[in-house]
Amino acid sequence: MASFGRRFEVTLQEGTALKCVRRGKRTDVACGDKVDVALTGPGEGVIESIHERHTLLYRADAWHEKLLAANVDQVLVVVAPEPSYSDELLTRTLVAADAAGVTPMIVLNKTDLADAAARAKESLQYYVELGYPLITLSAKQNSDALRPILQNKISLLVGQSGMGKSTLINALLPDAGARTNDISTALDSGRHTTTNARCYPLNERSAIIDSPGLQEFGLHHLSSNATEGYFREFSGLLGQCRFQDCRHQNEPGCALKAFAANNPQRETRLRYLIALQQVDRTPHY
Ligand SMILES: Nc1nc2c(ncn2[C@@H]2O[C@H](COP(=O)(O)OP(=O)(O)OP(=O)(O)O)[C@@H](O)[C@H]2O)c(=O)[nH]1
Ligand SMILES: [Mg+2]
Ligand SMILES: [Zn+2]
Repeated sequence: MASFGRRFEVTLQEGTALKCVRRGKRTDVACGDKVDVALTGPGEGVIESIHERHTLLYRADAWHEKLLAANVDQVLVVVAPEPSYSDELLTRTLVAADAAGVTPMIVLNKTDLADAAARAKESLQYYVELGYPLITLSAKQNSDALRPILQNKISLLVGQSGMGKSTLINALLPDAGARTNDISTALDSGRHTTTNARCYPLNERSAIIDSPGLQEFGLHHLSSNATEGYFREFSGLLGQCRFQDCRHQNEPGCALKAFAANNPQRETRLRYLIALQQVDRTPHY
């Protein structure tokens, strides 16, 4: 139900909540995992094994892997006009979701900030055309647009700090009491209010997982060939460049570069694709 680095909260089938550690101090458990525990004391246990997962979302740089959540059916990437969201981080999160076999969607929050939200919505049309569903709402006013989408699914909320993920959880579940940050917007930067992933059951078959704000989304675990395939506008062009090992930079006869030419949003996305192919040795997952 919740992961705090090496400590976990596990709810037993009959409802009892346990504080747990992982046997051997391993860090291979994610929020959303189904596990076997051995009781070690009143309200305490140790996680002995992890059941097979149907999905696993994680990010990675050259040295570290960080598990985001296990067994989720869909990822809701939350963006907002304020603080401004990173388009590149959005792209990387969508790539990671597609690569993990999890359905990605975009939630544009804070539509009450009308002018800025309208501009954000306009630039997100690019993603809508690529087939990513876009839900627009104001968690402060009305989150009902999300309810039908959450039915019978395990959903993960991800995104930068300050986008309003926890506010959205509280709007959907008035008893959730997720901590939110009400003072950080002055600097146009979020402040990492949520520090751990937590699963909130909505009903018998639906749950939503809140997660800490992301600044980076390393995809070191994916080969550059794999990441290319998840740029939906370019995937159909792969293999059509003149050179088989084209890096889509300055090579003549590059099919991707030709397709992106004179279209600023495509050019930007091509830059993100190229950035992902450059083996990155700086630790910043
Ligand atoms: N105007 C407006 N502000 C909102 C809305 N939703 C959230 N906020 C504000 O945005 C700020 C950040 O909200 P949080 O819910 O803490 O953001 P978060 O995404 O959970 O951030 P982290 O936990 O740090 O990742 C708070 O000041 C919220 O009150 C909204 O719909 N409209
Ligand atoms: Mg939060
Ligand atoms: Zn090329």
